[in-house]
Amino acid sequence: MSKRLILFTLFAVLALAVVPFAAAQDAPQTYKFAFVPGVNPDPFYVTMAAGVTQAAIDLGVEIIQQDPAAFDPTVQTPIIEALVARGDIDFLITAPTDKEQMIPVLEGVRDAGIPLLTVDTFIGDGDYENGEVTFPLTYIGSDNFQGGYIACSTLAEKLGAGAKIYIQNVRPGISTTDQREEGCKAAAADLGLEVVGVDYNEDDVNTAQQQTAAVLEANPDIKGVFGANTFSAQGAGAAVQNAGLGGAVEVVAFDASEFAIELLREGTVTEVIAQKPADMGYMGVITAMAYTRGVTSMPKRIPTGYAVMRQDNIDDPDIARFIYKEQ
Ligand code: T6T
Repeated sequence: MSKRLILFTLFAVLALAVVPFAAAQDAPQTYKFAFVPGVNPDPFYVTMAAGVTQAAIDLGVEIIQQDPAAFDPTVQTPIIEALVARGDIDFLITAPTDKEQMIPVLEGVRDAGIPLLTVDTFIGDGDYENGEVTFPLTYIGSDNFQGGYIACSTLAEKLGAGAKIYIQNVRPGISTTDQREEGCKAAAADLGLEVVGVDYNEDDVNTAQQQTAAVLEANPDIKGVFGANTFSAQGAGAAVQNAGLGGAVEVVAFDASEFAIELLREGTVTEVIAQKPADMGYMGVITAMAYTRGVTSMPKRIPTGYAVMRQDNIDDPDIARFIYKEQ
């Protein structure tokens, strides 16, 4: 064999060895991210899903979305277990429906080698840096204590010290709504309101409405109501409206559903605290993508802020864009 032929053969062999490797490195890989919201239908998570979908389009990721039919850890747990069992999920983005009860199944996700982050809600005490649970990559969501504090400060501002208020909430054990209740009670203590009671509606609008109607009837001196999430606020608002108490009883609503905005425009609701679920979903996907691609600088907490809606700003496009989507 001539020297030239030997060299040519050597280069050819090397090229064959190197090209498939290089091709494999450069080949575009489509990642599969699972997204499990808290419940659907719920305009908050519908809006979050829109953010997830937009980021997936922008980044070319495949999303496997599985919706629990109720905001309940016993419904959400088997959905997540089934996703793990598929064996093809690269990342999990989820809103855990209970801060303690969802820990074991999410530990299972971690043990299966699937990284995860939580959006909207957290597990443990929410401090993924130094708290009781640190394995989720990050927690992306509102500062819910602050949100509850804002809500009940508004009631104090409207009603003055000494007024009695009532809280409609979902169920103890949910990180978001627990913190909203705590924030509201802290504002009430700081500003001199009396919280006469809290009812839990299991995320059911009819229950929220019936409970509020009964409480208002039995306690005509209640002058303010805080509805701590979409369905709590819708039920509370409807009860106040049906009793003809719009304006006489101030309602502050968490979550910007279309119905809450209708009640705001019509005067039954004084203030709507809108979260930014689309941004939570979008940030969830881009954070998961960055991590999957090897980015190591990751904050353990990404707060997303609020848009506080009132009659005098609801037509401002910079505020109105945070009204949730219904589908
Ligand atoms: O308020 C949101 C969410 O933040 C909470 O965790 C559960 O309820 C909602 O989805 C509203 O319906």
